[in-house]
This record gives sequence, C-alpha cells and structure tokens, in this order.
Amino acid sequence: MEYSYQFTHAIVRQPAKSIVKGLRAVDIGSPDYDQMICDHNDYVEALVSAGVKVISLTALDKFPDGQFVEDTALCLPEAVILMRPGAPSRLGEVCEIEPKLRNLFKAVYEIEKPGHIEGGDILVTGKEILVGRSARTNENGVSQLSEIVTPLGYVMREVFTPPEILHFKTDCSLLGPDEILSTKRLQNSGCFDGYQVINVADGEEASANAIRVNDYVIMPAGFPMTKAILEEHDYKVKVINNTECAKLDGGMSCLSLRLNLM
Ligand code: CIR
Repeated sequence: MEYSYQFTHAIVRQPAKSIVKGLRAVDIGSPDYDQMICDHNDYVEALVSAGVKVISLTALDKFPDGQFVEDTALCLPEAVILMRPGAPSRLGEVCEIEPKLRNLFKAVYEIEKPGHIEGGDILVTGKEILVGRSARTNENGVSQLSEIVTPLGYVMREVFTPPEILHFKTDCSLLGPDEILSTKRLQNSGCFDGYQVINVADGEEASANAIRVNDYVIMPAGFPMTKAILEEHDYKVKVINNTECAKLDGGMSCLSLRLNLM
C-alpha cells in the first residue's frame, strides 16, 4: 500500500501567538513565536518541494496546540475519521478543522464519547494500522476505530505507547511500506516484529518523529548521525529546525495531516 507515504495534499495550521500556553510534559521554556513561524514556513516549503499541495488554515488563538493538526483526524484515501483528543484543552480543535475535512472527504466518521484517540498514536503502514494506547488514547477509542476501519478493508492492530512517551509516533515513523524508523526503546516492545526497522542513533531519540512524504523523509535538524543512517539507506532527507515545537513535545508528524486525494 504505497498510499501510506504517497500524498497529494497536506493540511497545516499557522502557529498562534498563544502557543506559549501549549501543553508540555516538562517545562523547558516557552517557544519563541518568531522562530516557530520561520520553522513553520520551512516545513511548508519542504512539503511543497516533496510534491504536495499545502492547505494552510488560520491560527487559532483559542487553541494553543492547534497547529498540531495531526491529532485531530485520521485521513485514509477513502475516508476521514475525526478523532477525539484525550487532552481536554484540545477537544475543541476537531470542530475547528471538521468543515475543511468534510469538504475534502465524502465519507466522514467520528470517534465518540467516551472514546479518545489522538492521531499521533496512529501509524498507517503498508499492511496495517497500528494504534498505540496511551495517556491520550483509550481502549474505547481504539475499539471504535477498529469498528470503523475494519469494514473499509484495513487490518488494525492495537499496540502500547510506552508511558514515558507522549504519542506512539513520538518514537517512530514510516519510511517504506514495511520499513520503520524507530527508537530502540519502542522497537524493544516488539511492536514492529515482521518489519524492517532502522534505529535512530543512540542519544538522538527525538529524531524518530519524521515523515516520509513521496520521495523525501522530512526530519528535525540537529541529529546528524540519524540523518547519515537514513542517507546510507538511500533516503533523500530534508531537515527542519524543530527546537520550538520540541518544547511542546511536537515534531514533524504532528504538524500536518497528509492526504491522498485521488
Ligand atoms: C500536546 O501535548 O498535545 C501538544 N503540545 C503536542 C502534540 C504533538 N502531537 C503529536 O505528536 N502528534
């Protein structure tokens, strides 16, 4: 299933000035808005040069984490599933993006109360949809998702996000239909048995949240050993500064919804 990394469109949202109030597990300082805008612009440019049309939504001051659009939906080629974030301050982000998604997709499904899932816990590979239970994604949400995607012909598998990690994809990315970039700590949980796994370099765990978009892998800057490992495997790599989003536990995948609109 090449669609797992081949995309025609991406949706992003401009960072809001309220980003300084964004959620974070550990406070290592507030993000700098101007730097974040620069990084956002570079990220959009990288997506465009990877061949996707970028749909840019306006900043939402009411939702400090609103730029992390990935958590609001799962976009499959034939349908969109609206998520229900587990972070109470983020629940309202779904209504904000919903009209745009309803315009783009004929088939729209929703995760309903008491289910919670954030898109950051979902990895679509070439053969299955992996969903990591986490502090943000609960059992009811996972079973609702299974009831939605199984009749669409997908195989869904529940896995577990290690407790010290925000989202499943904080520590992994899809590189090819059956090739995964992962930290050793996540791989050691056994969730990628049967896949080719490339490990990020020791000490560069934060580089695991990358995105494969068409012919490119877009990854955060500052992780030269992992970049070299990917290049040794013949991946074309683009790097984007992520210092400001990292202060809010955000990375390359969270910043866009990648779509395959035929
Ligand atoms: C949050 O804690 O929800 C945001 N500060 C970061 C969300 C990152 N999203 C993602 O990894 N998919």
